[in-house]
Amino acid sequence: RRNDVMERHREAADAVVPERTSLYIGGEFTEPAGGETFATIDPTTTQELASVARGREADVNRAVEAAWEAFETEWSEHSPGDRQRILTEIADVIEANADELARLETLDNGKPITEARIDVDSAAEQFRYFAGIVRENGGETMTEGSRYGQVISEPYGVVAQVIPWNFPLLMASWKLAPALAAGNCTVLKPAEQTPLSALRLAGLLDEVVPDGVVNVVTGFGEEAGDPLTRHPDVRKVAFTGSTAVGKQVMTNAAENVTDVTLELGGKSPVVVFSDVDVPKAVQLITAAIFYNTGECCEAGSRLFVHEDVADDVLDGLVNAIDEMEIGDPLREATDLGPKVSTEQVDRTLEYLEAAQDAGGRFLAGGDRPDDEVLSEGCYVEPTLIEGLEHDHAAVQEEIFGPVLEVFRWTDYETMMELANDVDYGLAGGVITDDVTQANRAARDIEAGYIWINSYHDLAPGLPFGGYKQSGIGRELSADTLDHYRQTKTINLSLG
Ligand code: TXE
Repeated sequence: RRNDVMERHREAADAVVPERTSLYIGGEFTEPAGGETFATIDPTTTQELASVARGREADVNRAVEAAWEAFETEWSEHSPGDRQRILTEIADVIEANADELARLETLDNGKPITEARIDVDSAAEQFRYFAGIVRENGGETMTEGSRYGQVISEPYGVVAQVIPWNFPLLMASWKLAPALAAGNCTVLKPAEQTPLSALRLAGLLDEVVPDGVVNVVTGFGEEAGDPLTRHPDVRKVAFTGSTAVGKQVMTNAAENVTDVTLELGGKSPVVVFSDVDVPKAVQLITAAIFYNTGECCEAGSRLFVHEDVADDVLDGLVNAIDEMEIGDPLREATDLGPKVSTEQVDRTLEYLEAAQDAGGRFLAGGDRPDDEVLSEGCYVEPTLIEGLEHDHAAVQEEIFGPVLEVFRWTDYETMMELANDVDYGLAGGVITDDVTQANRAARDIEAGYIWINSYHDLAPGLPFGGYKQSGIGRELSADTLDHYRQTKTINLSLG
């Protein structure tokens, strides 16, 4: 069986993975100044997938320069209509290469191929959405006597964008689409674990976008992300990743008084009321935590289930976990793939050990799978933990794996106090058919995005972003354009 997996991955990699990659600067694939590389691995097999260019400060500087040149000589001359056409072409080219992009994503990240396809479709959708609104908002005017005021929006020029590894192509699209729509050039740094789909996207954009408008510098956070986010010629920094690094990025940006948008971690509650249809609740809770192997910033990772239905819901969850297909993410039937890296597996296991030491009981999972094939890859069992105090690190901190902590409740106020007793505030879920209860809970949860009777469903037009330490700013909506442009007032005296 292990040989089958290795063979399937080798074949897929031969078809879609370049052996060696370069940086993409000024419309050219180019070697890093230091000539160094690093390996990106396939988390299913833990074998090296490709050798990746290791960008550092000198490369970042070159990319920022190329971006400014593109902005000044060409991109700033493009009309919103041109940008609309180009964004639409990007969507088309993503869709035309969807199969390759999905396979690349599954190989590099480990996500099930069925989920990778959804990512690719959503990535194209991002560009279509921003193409659709790029011509809106022509500015405002105000006349008062002889004063004629115009309020217009201008792009920043060059922006820096640093993205994580959980949705590599999708996060690249969430960043690139609004930045380009608003008229900026950009330097994008993909996560070191998953650089391949962003590089492939750069290759596809090469035909569509003028040289230097999009630049991609691969490399490590400290070596490439840090100089990029503190670069004095960058006028806007957008980051998605951990809260710890988000704070560092904010500090970097502060050196140049640069505006930041941050989309950081989460520890989102899912609140289940006593009236629920148990099978439906089980299906929603399962999706909320196990989608993308729990590697979602919005994952519903703390379950608050009403005592009256708790036994039934938990039994249902244990059965659902039993029925999950854990395995090769290239197979259509797979529900849960590996985590992205061995570091991520170790990190999750440390939380599980600490949880057990503190008296947490595993209702399901709790370890790596005991299986000759899976134990070779970056797999962690889907896990349910009950019996932890709410102030335990495994409950307070983002585990970012297939791990759900369970709490039973009877008193609404006490439950809601706990639901809000975390530093994060990205998302939350409410499951009930009582519309009054649903609305009350949705308002009471301190978070930027609440799902009632669904989860993970994101639609362009509905802003996404966090309260508290989950971030600053909103993506996925018209508001996002404002994160990528600045306001200018022109006050003309006609007197
Ligand atoms: O994230 P990092 P890591 C959370 C999740 C996970 C934890 C650690 O809990 O377990 O973070 O993951 C770049 N200056 N999330 O260490 O380091 C880095 O190269 C500038 C939640 O992988 O935050 C990568 O491109 N950039 C999250 C990006 O930051 C730096 C998704 C994210 O990596 C940098 C990912 C620096 N000093 C992890 N250091 C979400 N919100 O979805 C690193 N980077």
